[in-house]
Amino acid sequence: MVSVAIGVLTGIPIEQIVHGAQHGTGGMRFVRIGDAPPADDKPAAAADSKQVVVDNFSFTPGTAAVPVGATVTWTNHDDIPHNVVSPEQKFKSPVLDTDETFSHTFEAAGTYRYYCSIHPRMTGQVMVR
Ligand SMILES: [Cu+2]
Repeated sequence: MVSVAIGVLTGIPIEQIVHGAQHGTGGMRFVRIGDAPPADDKPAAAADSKQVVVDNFSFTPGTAAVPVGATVTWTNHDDIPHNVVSPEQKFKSPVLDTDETFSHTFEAAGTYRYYCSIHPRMTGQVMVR
């Protein structure tokens, strides 16, 4: 994904940098460069998609509220494998290694709880309205 060294980015317009979420080699952090205004040029699909980050043995946000038809994408930012499993068997990801992602589209309203079956204390939910 983003494997360019920071120094190489110097000549790139800020907009491009802002769109690329950087994370360090250790704890994963989103680095925001400058006070760029909210991007109006984001694809319209962004409104119907939601990112959930898996980091430090937790899902963030723990509760993701999305409209019907939205796609939720989980990204594992941990150095440890995790997965995303619906106890009601609505969805189940493969084991996600570092930086791997899993997406699921929610076609019906409801509250969808999920957890990591490797670490069952890791739980989260998606509220679809
Ligand atoms: Cu886990």
